[in-house]
Amino acid sequence: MNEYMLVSDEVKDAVESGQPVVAFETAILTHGLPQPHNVELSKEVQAIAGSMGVVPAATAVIDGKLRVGLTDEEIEFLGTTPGVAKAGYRDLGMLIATKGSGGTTVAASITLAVMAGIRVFVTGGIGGVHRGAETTFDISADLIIMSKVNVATVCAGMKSILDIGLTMEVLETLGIPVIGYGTCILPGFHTRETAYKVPYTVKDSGDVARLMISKWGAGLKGSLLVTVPVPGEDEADPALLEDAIGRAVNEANEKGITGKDVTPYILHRVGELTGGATLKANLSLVRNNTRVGCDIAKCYSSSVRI
Ligand code: PSU
Ligand code: MN
Repeated sequence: MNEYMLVSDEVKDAVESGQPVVAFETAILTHGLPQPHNVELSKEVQAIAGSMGVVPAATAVIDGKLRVGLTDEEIEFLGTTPGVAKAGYRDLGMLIATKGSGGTTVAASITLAVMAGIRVFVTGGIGGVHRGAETTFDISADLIIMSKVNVATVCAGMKSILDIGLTMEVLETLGIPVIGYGTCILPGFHTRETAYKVPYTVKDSGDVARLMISKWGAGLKGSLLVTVPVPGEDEADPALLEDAIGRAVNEANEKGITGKDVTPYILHRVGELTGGATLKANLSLVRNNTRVGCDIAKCYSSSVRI
């Protein structure tokens, strides 16, 4: 930790005393979900964590400070203020220098989480290799940073708008184990299943905690990617979803959208084209991932103390 970083007292105390803590991203708040769902969901996940006896640690950059542990007022500020940046790993230094504010992506959030000593992180879906990346080279920094920091990332799969097969290949190359939580099929973010198998399956949070302790205890570096299927009643219709993604990706190409604007644009358009089905799935899967992430944090903190 350093002068550029501010960790809330609640998070600091919990980390120091070995209590369970879960980190949350905020790019989903600033760029991933429409208002007012963005602020409502972000506050709700904090409340879910609290009710499970886990300290929530939302990460962000606010007025040039790297922040871990946000108040409801700060969540509202990030979710309603126009011009707040989407803060990827590459943007952190510049936001500090210019005293800017940003919602942190998975890559940036896990960086801040480990700087604060947190080992479990919850998101909706990770970034990855985009469709057409063989010509655009659009590959999310989420993958590279996950290969470097020791944190368990809980998600519902990679975002459905990506090339799932290519993303699985890059995850393998980078040495990031993809773990199915109670499933041997890779979850599809907005849907419960993809056409891909996961290399590892675990049955519960205790299994994940043992994996974390074993891998990092042995001195091996990098994330574990825990993939949890979206609850069945809230998944999107796979055929409707595929059609919407195809159209949204084409539109993004035609409009010349590139770089960090690609993911928010496609997610937003897919939401419109599916008549809100992906929004419903997104809200549900984040809540569900939060519960699983909190369970893992509790198992992990009780195991490391022994
Ligand atoms: N998952 C969601 N909504 C989002 C994102 C993920 O349900 O908005 C964000 C995450 O913060 C992820 C980022 O890190 O999108 C990836 O963006 P890019 O593809 O530009 O790296
Ligand atoms: Mn990208």
